[in-house]
Amino acid sequence: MVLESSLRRALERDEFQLLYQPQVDVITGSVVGFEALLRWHHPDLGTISPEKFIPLAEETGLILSIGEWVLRTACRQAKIWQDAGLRPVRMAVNLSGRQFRMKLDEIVAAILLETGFDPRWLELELTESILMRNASDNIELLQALTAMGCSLSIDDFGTGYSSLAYLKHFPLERLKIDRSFVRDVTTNPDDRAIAKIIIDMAHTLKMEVTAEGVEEREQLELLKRYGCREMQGFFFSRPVPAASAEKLLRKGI
Ligand code: G
Ligand code: G
Ligand code: MN
Ligand code: NA
Repeated sequence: MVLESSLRRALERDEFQLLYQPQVDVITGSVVGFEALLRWHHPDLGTISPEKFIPLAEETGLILSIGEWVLRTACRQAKIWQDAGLRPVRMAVNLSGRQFRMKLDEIVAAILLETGFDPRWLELELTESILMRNASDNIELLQALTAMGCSLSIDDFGTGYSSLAYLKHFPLERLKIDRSFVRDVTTNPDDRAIAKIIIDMAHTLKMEVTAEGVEEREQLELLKRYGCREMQGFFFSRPVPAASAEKLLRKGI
């Protein structure tokens, strides 16, 4: 397959880029973190979304080396900002299922050592399906990661099949409300109820909560009234290259 062979060479040809989308504390208005989002600049096909190539990378096993590159690049960038004296903020990195199973704790430990990045500022985003597959086996890995000082969040929360019993047992710091509930939160009573339940549940379980996909002030105001303090979305900023992210960090949103 053509795409597969070019994906195989993409790392050595330096065709990947990380964009950074700010996460904002809506009480203080300050940037408190970034989510690293991967882009592939294909020489002929242009920019390809991870939605298209992550599944292929998973099937072929290439996700392991790509995932390492993502972790290393994100940690290195965040460390550069901290060393430049910028206010430390969280760096959130998305993980895929296959990465999760392959000695992830050793890989993360090696990258933290190599980059010198303080794990307190590293957050790993997992999906419900990653967590719930072999849920009981996962606990040990999750505990190893948190023992190292990293924090763990559930991405796209509400779209999968989390068991509430596991939510309680896993050492999770944060739920990220999927943007499908945020989109119509001001007009659709069901979405509003779901968003509110997720916020309340997170707080009850002593977790933080971030709303994703906030595009309008009305969504921000409503979610803030429901007690959600951290948000991410085009209303604040699109995912941007490192230099622009640094400006957002220096000057604010
Ligand atoms: O950034 P964008 O909306 O195009 O992301 C599309 C999807 O790709 C999202 O589900 C996002 O979580 C995922 N994604 C983005 N970057 C990465 C990455 O570095 N690793 C993995 N596994 N998924 C990513
Ligand atoms: O699955 P995950 O939450 O990691 O996906 C992140 C993706 O969501 C990123 O690719 C990013 O481009 C996209 N995204 C971020 N903010 C918004 C937003 O406000 N609206 C929409 N439609 N997409 C967003
Ligand atoms: Mn994510
Ligand atoms: Na999401």
